[in-house]
Amino acid sequence: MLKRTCYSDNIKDGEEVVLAGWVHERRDLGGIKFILLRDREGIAQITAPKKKVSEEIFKLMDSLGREWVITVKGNVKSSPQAPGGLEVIPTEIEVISMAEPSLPLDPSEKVDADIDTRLDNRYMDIRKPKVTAIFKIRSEILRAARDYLLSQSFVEIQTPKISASGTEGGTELFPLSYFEREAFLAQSPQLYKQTMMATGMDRVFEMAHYFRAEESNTRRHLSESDAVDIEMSFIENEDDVMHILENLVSYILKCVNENKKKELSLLGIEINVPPTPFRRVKYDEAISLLQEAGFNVHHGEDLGTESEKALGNIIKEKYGDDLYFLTKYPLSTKPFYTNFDGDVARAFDLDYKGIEISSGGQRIHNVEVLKTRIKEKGLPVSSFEAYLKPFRFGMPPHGGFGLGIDRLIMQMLNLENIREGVLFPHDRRRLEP
Ligand code: AMO
Repeated sequence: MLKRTCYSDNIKDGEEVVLAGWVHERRDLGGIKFILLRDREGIAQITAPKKKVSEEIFKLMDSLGREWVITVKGNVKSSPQAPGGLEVIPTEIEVISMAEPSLPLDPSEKVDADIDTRLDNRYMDIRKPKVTAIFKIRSEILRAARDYLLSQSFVEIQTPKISASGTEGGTELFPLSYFEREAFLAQSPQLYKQTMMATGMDRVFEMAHYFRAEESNTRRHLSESDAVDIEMSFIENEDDVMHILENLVSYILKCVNENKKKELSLLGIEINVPPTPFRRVKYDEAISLLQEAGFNVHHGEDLGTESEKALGNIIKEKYGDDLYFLTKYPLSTKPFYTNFDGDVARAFDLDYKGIEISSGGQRIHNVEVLKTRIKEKGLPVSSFEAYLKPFRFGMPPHGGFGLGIDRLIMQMLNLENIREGVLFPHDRRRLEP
């Protein structure tokens, strides 16, 4: 096999190159034949004028089918009509792999496909340059997140994904049989990352994977999702945690803007990097704003999808903000580990264009208070013994957050459905691919 020398976006006039990729399109004008060769970085035009290429190559150009994998050796020439102003005159073409003629979807995006067809044939859907762009941006989001947290003295950790108990409330658990016992797929690293605060590691983060048995099929919930989770010690209150989160999100947006210009322009997206600190909207104010706008919401309830979305529009209109914190939630709406003042939780959500992308807060570090809260939530204290023990032997005040990566990319790129930003999304209906 010919060895690739460069990607299609890196060819220069006068060079001899070897490109490797898929046959995106073919055109035949009689005396001249064209192939658009697509690789990860773009599309190059392969031009075969009858007079300038061998008879063998001229013939071969006819037999290539759409989505065949080929390598092409040739000479780069400037050509104002070609994409990028350059074309390659082939001297050698190798067929590496053929494709059946009836394609399950059209990677050249001339024919639209619904989301189910796209996901059923995800390997081919991702060949579309716009879809590839989403996953290059996703990679940059994770790179930037890691970069920022390491710069703030966080240590990267990994915690078990098989867990003895739930963390985020009793429902939404995937049970599994674990030898003689029952176990669950981890809903989040919550209990482990808190345990890490008793080890003296002080500031930790995990590129986490959440498993949640979400009953309903919504455009923003998956059974498996990714998040950046952090936990940090010696905080005064939840504001110390919010400070890290707003700077992290702002840094991610800035990096994507600077380092993924080609992909953003392909997707037609402009990212607005908001100034920090982000706006803080108290839960009470959010409820009043929604009631004034005619929504039937009541104090004490968590915000539903519709009211969250409406609040996003109200805040955008009133203050011009895409990203804002919701603070001072009623304690009853938050998990057992959340610290509190009276009946107000020391917890927050971060919303982006009307969808929650992160939640977090200060945790309870007093073991007796923690036991009381577990009981008040109707959970069995006995299942939390391993979690509670470290709290008895020196636990500093601490807090953290989970930032949903799938939700972040969905809102950043204005994707209709969370599934578009996930390679192989799994939900109640979909387990394959
Ligand atoms: P929470 O349950 O709010 O908090 O999750 C944190 C963030 O993770 C994302 N997320 C999801 N994304 C897609 N599909 C899902 N099913 C799903 N579930 C959650 C959301 C959400 O804001 N332990 C706490 C975090 C903490 O306090 O540190 C937790 O898991 O973007």
